[in-house]
This record gives sequence, structure tokens and C-alpha cells, in this order.
Amino acid sequence: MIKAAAGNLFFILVFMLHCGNSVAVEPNKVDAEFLYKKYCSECHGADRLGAMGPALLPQNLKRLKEKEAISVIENGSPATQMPAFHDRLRKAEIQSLVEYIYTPLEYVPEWGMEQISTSHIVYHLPEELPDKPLFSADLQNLFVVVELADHHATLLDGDTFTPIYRFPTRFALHGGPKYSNGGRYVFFASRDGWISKFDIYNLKYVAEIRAGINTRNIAVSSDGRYVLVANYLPHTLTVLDGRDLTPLKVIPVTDDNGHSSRVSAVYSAEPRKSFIVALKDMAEVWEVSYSAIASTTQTPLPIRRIKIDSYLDDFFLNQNYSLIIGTSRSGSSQVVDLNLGRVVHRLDLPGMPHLGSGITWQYQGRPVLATPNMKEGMVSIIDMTTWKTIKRIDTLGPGFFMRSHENSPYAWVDVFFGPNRDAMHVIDKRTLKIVKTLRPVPGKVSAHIEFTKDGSRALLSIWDKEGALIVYDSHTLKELKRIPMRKPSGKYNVHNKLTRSSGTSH
Ligand code: DHE
Repeated sequence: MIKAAAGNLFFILVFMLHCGNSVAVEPNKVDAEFLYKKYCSECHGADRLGAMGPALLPQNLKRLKEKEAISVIENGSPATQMPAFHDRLRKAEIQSLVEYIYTPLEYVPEWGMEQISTSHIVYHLPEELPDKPLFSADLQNLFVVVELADHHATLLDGDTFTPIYRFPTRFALHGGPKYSNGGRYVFFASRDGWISKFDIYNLKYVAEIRAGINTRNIAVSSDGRYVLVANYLPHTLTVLDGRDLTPLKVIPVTDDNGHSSRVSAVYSAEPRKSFIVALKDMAEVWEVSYSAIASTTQTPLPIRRIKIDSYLDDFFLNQNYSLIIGTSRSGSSQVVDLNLGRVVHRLDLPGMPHLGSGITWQYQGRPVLATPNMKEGMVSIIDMTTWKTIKRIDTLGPGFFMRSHENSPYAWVDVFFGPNRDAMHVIDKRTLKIVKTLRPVPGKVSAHIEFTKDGSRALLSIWDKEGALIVYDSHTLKELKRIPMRKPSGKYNVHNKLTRSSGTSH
């Protein structure tokens, strides 16, 4: 059943009519518009509403001063796909581009309940499809691999490492797909706001909906009832029914003074039966409860607002979800106690720690948090009882993703940026020393590890159009298999995600 084909057409028409050529007239407009189309539109959208890159509108650039914007265009932005343009654009051209992106659009499409509902597509009602997989494999040891180069995903058997099924996805998926119902369903989010629910047993999409114009990520409640969508544009959270993605509610993200904020990310805190929401332009963390006790018919999904020191651009939740360890790009890092509802520690973390990729393990009888750094070549190891950094491990360059598994003595961290981005370090969790540096394909980025259910194998991505997944024995560190893939950005093991392994992202 396709409810919304007409709705989609309507959306495209509205976009074409209202966004295509209707930018407010400003000095330098002709040049800037031309330059924007040539250099920026592929990633940021022809209409500046965002695509692979974020929306470039004054309301989304509030925290970026115009001087900083010039530097980003000149030098690129660390930890993103934004390249440097100093060799292609003159200073005056960069200046005119900055003026252009800080000029409000004459028309920003509204994306509320009505537009979201119109985009809703239901392909199959979940109960119409058999509750039995069409293939045979250990269902807890499956991987979904996102292949960014041609916008596909591959379902991979985690015992034999053979692809079971490859299917198209929406454009530019971002963030980890989320599993529900013991791994039967997987949910994806694309940067342009499309949320898709896929039935792994039947190898079919169940439903899709465009929940935002520019989206960060999603979280699925542990009971599978709700999907919460974090948006950059508009400044909202969208609540969807986990069954068929019917939109239930759009929550405006505003403070007491009516100022609105982008949402950095949302996670489901299963032990608390709540969603934790980090905000990019407001010094607050929100906890949205989905427990039956907190939710009443009068107040479904009540929101608890916790004031904190500063914005959260990136954050990590500890294993029992009582603490948020968060950081802002300005360099301040803080520990927020969710039970006490306040900041309880400040951390000394230089550079740009990528806490979203942080992992924990026991080191000499105490829990430690390890985080790569997207600006500096180092991994910080933090004692989670004293909140002191006990070791900085030097790496060959800034990294993005870090991974381990309860059954593995090693933690793997990539070197995502710089001349050594083909390198992958393996750290011994017992000594906090790098014991091996792999270069599986010289000259090509190697990134993002994920372990099999039992932790015996580690899967590495070669981030290239003609890329691969490389399977390693996680104890001997010997290569076992290469599976060709098209820029496999991330891979997600059902068991490790559903059990919230301390070695992976949740
Ligand atoms: Fe991501 C996860 C934010 C750039 C690939 N990234 C996440 C998550 C957040 C985040 C909040 C956790 C969501 C989740 O899993 O539910 N990412 C950001 C940024 O703020 C940043 C630095 C700037 C931006 O452009 O948004 C950023 N991310 C990138 C990239 O440039 C990457 C490398 C390529 C891409 O696809 O855009 C990238 N991010 C990823 C991947 C994950 C991710 C593959 C999932 C990791 C996982 O294993 O869970």
C-alpha cells in the first residue's frame, strides 16, 4: 500500500517552486549563487537545505561566526567531509559565499505534522509478513553493512561472511541503524530526513517517512513502540510509531525564552526507559520518558529538562545510562548525572574528542573510557571513577571510530584523517599500548571496526568506492577474508547492538 506517492510529488514540486531560484537578492548574489552551485550544492543541497552536508541557513549557523565560516571554507572542517577550498577560491569569492549562506532564504519549507504525514509510505503492515526468516543463519550474528558509495545496505551472515541480501537505501544514511524486536527489524535514517523500517526476516521495507528536512539520527525505544528522530532542520524532535512509522508528535525544541536549537543526537537509554536528547544550541539535556508509568494519556512522553554547562556537540552514555559524558566543539567537556539532574564533573579533554565513538572496559580493576580524537592524533583513556585522564596514546593521526568487544583483549582505532589514513591501530587493553598497526590497503582509508557476536572476528572497512570488508581473527590479528563492498561506511552486529556491548556504539 503506498499512501504517499502523491505527497512525495507534492513535496518535490513545492521544493522546486519555492527553493530553486528564490534566494533573497543581496550584493555579490550572482557570483555567489554561481559559486554555490558549482562548489557547495552537491553536498549541501541546491536549495541550501542540506544533503550529505548540513543545511547552510542563518538559523543553522548561529554558533558559527562569519570569520569562522571563512576559515572552514578556506581550510575545510576537521571530522567532516568538508574539503579545503583555498586553492580553488579567491578570498573575495569565499567572502561572497559566506554572505550568501548567511542570507535568509525567502522561503524555508515548513516540515510539521502535515508534511511529515503526507510523506508516509506503508509498503507492508508488519503483521502481514511471516514471523520466520526467508534464509537460514544465526539471526543474532547478522550484520547490516551500510554502503555509502551507491546508497545500498548488505545483510551479511556473521558466521560465513557471505552476503545474504543487498538492497537500496535512501541517499546518504548517517549514524548507526537501530534494531528492534530481537533483531527482526532495522531502522535507518538519512541525512535528508528519511526514516526507513526494514524487515530482515522478509527482506522487505515495511514503511518509510520523511521526518525532517535535515536529520541527525534516530533512536528506537527498547519496547519497539517509538522511534525518536533528532533534527537539525526544523529544530524539532519527531516521534514515530515503531510499528509502521506513523507520525505521532512533533516536539519543538525551544528554551524558556523561545530560542530554538538543533538536536545533536538522541539515544535510547533502555534501563531508564527513556530517550536522552543532546542539544547543539541550548545548554540543556532532555530526557523523554517512554515508560508506561511516566507517560499518561494526558502527558505521553513527558520531557525532563536538565540544565548543563554548555552545548553538547558529541556525547557518550555510560553502561548503565546514569551518566552522560559530553563535549562541545569549544573544548569544554562535562559529566552529567542523569539521576541528580546536574553536572557533576568537568573533564580535561583537549582537541576534539569523539565521545560518540567512546568505549569502556575494566583496566586494573576500574572502569575506563577510551575516546579517539578528531583533531589530534591521540586516544585519551579516562578513569571513570576519578575522571582523570590516565593515559594519552599517540596515534598516527586524528581518528574517528574506536571499537572492542568483551571477549577481546584489543581495542581498534582508525586514523581517519591525514597522510596515514590507511592505518588502523590495535591497542592492548591490558597495557594501553599500541601492539600493531595494520595497513590493509595502502593509500585507502581503513576505518570502523565491528566484532562478531562472540568477539572472535573483527570486521574492518576499506572506505572506497571499490572498497571491501576485511575480516580479521581478533586474537591473532591475521586477515581471514576480503569481501568487496562499495564504501562500507559502517557495519552493525545484531547481538552487540541489542546487548549494548561495552565495546561498541549503542
Ligand atoms: Fe557521524 C554516527 C555526528 C560526520 C559517519 N555521527 C554518528 C552519530 C553522531 C554523529 C551524533 C551517532 C548517531 C547514531 O549512531 O545514532 N558525524 C557526526 C557529526 O557531528 C559529524 C562530525 C559532522 C557531520 O557532518 O554531521 C559527523 N559521520 C560524519 C562523517 O563525515 C562520516 C565519517 C561519513 C558520513 O556518513 O557522513 C560519519 N557517523 C558516521 C557513522 C556513524 C556515525 C558510520 C555510525 C557509527 C557507529 O558505528 O555507530
